[in-house]
Parts: sequence; C-alpha cells; structure tokens
Amino acid sequence: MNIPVENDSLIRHDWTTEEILELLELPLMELLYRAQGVHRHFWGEHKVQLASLLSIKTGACPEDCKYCPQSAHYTKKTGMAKESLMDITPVIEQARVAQKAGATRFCMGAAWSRVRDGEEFDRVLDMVQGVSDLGMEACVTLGMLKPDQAQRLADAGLTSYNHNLDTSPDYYKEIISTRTYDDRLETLENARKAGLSLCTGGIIGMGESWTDRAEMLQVLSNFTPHPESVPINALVPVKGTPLEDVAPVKPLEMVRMMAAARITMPKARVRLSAGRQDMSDEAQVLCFMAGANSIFYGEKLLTTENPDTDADLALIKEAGLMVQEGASG
Ligand code: SAM
Ligand code: DTB
Ligand code: SF4
Repeated sequence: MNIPVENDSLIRHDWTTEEILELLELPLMELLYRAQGVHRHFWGEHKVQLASLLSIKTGACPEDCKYCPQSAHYTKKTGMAKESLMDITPVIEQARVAQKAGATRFCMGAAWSRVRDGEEFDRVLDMVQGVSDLGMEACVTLGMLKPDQAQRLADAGLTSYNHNLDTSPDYYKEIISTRTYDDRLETLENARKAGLSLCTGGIIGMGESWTDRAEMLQVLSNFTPHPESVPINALVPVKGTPLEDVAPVKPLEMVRMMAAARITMPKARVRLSAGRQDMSDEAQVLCFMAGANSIFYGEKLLTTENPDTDADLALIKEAGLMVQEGASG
C-alpha cells in the first residue's frame, strides 16, 4: 500500500519534540493527508470505539489540578458536592445501560489522589470484575497506584488504567503543584508492569504553547510500547476553577492534535475526549478524518456535559463511520 509517510512499516519511539512540532504546524491539508495515510495503513476502516464514563467517587480531591472541578482546593468557588464511593450494584447497572446503548468500554473515575488499600479499593475491584464479566473493556482512573495495587486490578479483569500526563513536563508545574510529573510516570510504569494497557493523554487549552503540546506527544510516543489508548481532551472550563476564563480551544487545534497523535502513535486508540460539547459535527468529522477512533459516549463525562447518545450515533451514521463492536484490543 502506498502511504504518504516515510518508513511506513516502522513504529517509532524516538520522535523528537521538533519533529512533532513540525507535524503540528504543517498546512492542515498536508497534515490530514498524512494522518489519513497512517490511519488507513494501521487500522483499515474507520471504526469508532464508544467508551462510557462514570464518576464512581465525586469531588473533594486533595490534589490541586487547576482545570479540575473536583479539586477540594476550589470547592468554595465551584460548589462541587462531595460524594462517597458508589455501591457496586448501581455501577454495574450503569455499565449495563451503557452497553445496551452500544458502548464496549466502561471507564470509572474516582476523585482520589492515590489508591488506598481497604474496603473502598476492594469495592472498586468488585466493580472492575463486574464490568469485565459483562464482556466490556474495563478502565479505571483512581490516581496514583502502587505495583501490588496494579496487580490486583489486573487480576480483577481490568483492561486499562487511565492516568493522564495532562501537559508537557515544563508546563505541568503551572497546572499542578501537589504531585510531580515523575509521580505520574511511576504510576504508569506500575500499571504497565502489571500487564495493564495504558490509557494516557492530556488536555489542551490550558494556556500551554504548541511546543508544550509537542512535548507531551513526545513523551507519550517515546513510551515503549506506545500507550494503547490516548485521550486528548479540550479543556472544559468550569466556573470556580482557576482556568475558568482561559480562551477556548479552537476546534482545528484539536484536529491537529488528533493527527499528530495518530502519526506518532499509529496503533493507539486516539480518543476525542472532553470538549465535544462545544464542537460542531464538522469539526468532529475532521477529528475522525485525522485519525481519532474513539469517543466518550453518554450524556455525562465525569461531572460535565457530553453530547447526547442519539446525536453521536446520528453523526457516526451520517459520516458513514462504523461503531466498534466488542472489545477492540
Ligand atoms: N483523580 C484521578 C487522576 O487525576 O488521576 C482521576 C480522575 S481525573 C478527573 C481524570 C482526568 O480528567 C484528568 O487527568 C484530566 O486529564 C481530565 N480532566 C479533568 N478535568 C477536566 C476538564 N475540566 N477539562 C478537560 N479534562 C479534564
Ligand atoms: C480523560 O482523559 N478524560 C475523561 C477521562 N479521561 C477520565 C475525564 C474528562 C473530565 C472532564 C471534566 C468533568 O466532566 O468533570
Ligand atoms: Fe483530583 Fe484527578 Fe481532579 Fe486532579 S484531576 S483534582 S487528581 S480528580
């Protein structure tokens, strides 16, 4: 197959920031053409994975991530309610509902800084087991994780651990002060060593530069193997968070990020994540064209709004895309 990239058979782990920045700054038609070539070569058809999200423990998080409505540091201004960890039964019920609506992956998020051993973690393990028993891919995001905890999650049937790098190593300190980039890398390493797939990506629209965006993709694409799943979020500005007034991301910036993620990590599921609520159908189609092949599906992300499922299915149909059925590896 004649595809418009050099060394097309090679999956590289040595991308430099400069190379990725060059990609991000290509004329858009050229960038889309290259990303399409890579996508077609590695994925063939355009199937979109539908992943549903549920916040199993909301609010009162001790970390100070400036984008996050769930941080306890901003509760006075956000007014975010503090909720305790959900029971197992309603979580599995939600997973069933999501599955019935067409989702094949179920992601559970907890506003924790780290996993602590005890009854609550045991409960999460049961949730993972229950979701996995439904035949869905199970993913959780619970904060920092120790090696033995990663192993217990893997043993319970977890497919993937989500832990985002969020931004570049340099810009990170502008956004979070309560834990380091290295802490994040260590958690990802612990998850990988337990045999879990990695779901890790970041957010654009937090005031970072294009170089920061390229640096984040550089770190991700230098993982060996690449993360199986790369969520790219556009900041959802939430009132009361320090980033509430940052200028919104232009949809074409998301398109460029999808394309660069696709080219640098050809086999990863590139997930068009938070921020779709403010994107037109046309912008989302461009993201799919650029290689995005997964979305968060369901009317809620963790605490903020997401498009209706009917609208998403209609868009997928109109664009002639297919829905990924069953676990996708
Ligand atoms: N507490 C865990 C942690 O941070 O590791 C898991 C939950 S946390 C909400 C998961 C991810 O959601 C964050 O790493 C961030 O990338 C994303 N996120 C949170 N708030 C967001 C927002 N307002 N806009 C876009 N993405 C956001
Ligand atoms: C990811 O990268 N994005 C999701 C999921 N992983 C956990 C979370 C988005 C959260 C958006 C803000 C909210 O709904 O609270
Ligand atoms: Fe806590 Fe996660 Fe929100 Fe950071 S992103 S404040 S760790 S819930």
